[in-house]
Amino acid sequence: MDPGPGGVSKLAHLPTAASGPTAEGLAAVLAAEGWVVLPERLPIELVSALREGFLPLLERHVSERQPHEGGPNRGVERYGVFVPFRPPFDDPRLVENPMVLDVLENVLGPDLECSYFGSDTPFPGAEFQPVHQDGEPLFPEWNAHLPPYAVILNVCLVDVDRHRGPLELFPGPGEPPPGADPVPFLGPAGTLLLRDIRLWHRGSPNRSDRARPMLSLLYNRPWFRFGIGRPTMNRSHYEALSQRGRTLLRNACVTPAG
Ligand SMILES: O=C(O)CCC(=O)C(=O)O
Repeated sequence: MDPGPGGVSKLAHLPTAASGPTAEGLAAVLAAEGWVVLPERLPIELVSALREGFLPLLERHVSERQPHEGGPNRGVERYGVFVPFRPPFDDPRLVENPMVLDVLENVLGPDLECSYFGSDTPFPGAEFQPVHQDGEPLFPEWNAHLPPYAVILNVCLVDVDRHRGPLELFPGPGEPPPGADPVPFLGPAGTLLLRDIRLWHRGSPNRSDRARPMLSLLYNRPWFRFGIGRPTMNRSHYEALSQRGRTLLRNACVTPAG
């Protein structure tokens, strides 16, 4: 097991079987602390294909978001871009990753679905974001921590170190007190992070000379609606999915092939 450099030391606290952490153990950490880094990374050749496929999407988005159109849409030098479910992004090793689904089924139940695919990219010059959650509490007036119902899978498309604008996480339920120390999500390209949609987090400054693209997929219990970016795919790509993929994407908007 290679937990990658820095920021993933939580793996050391996992209950381990002879072959490494179990899905149940990883799920328990995710449920208790709101995040967990998985012990295996995506194959490097898949990460390269995802990165090569993603960069033109990012470039197009950036060129369309000229200053007179509002410029970067997630803060200074920081862009959020939707990702289409088409090759190479519909690769089952990503969307139906067995290790991811094993952990998530323990946390979200067997009839989970995938209902969002996007990305976050801070460019050099990006600054701190305000600390925030990606989802509102289901019952804001009720001061209780409910079991998880929606979890984001983040995938680094490049190696991420302290200088390259890592996502920063504030473990545990509840808003972090002022001055709380976050945990940076660091690791080689292909590192997989699962984080509860309610986990407090922020983007951090990118002091390097290169962008830090990261994919975000949302998996949730079937009754939850995220409300933004319903997955869209054309019929030929939908029909190329496995049965498992179709079940995960059963609420996608499927457009005629073409
Ligand atoms: O990827 C990051 O650094 C953080 C992005 C984020 O949390 C957001 O834009 O809402």
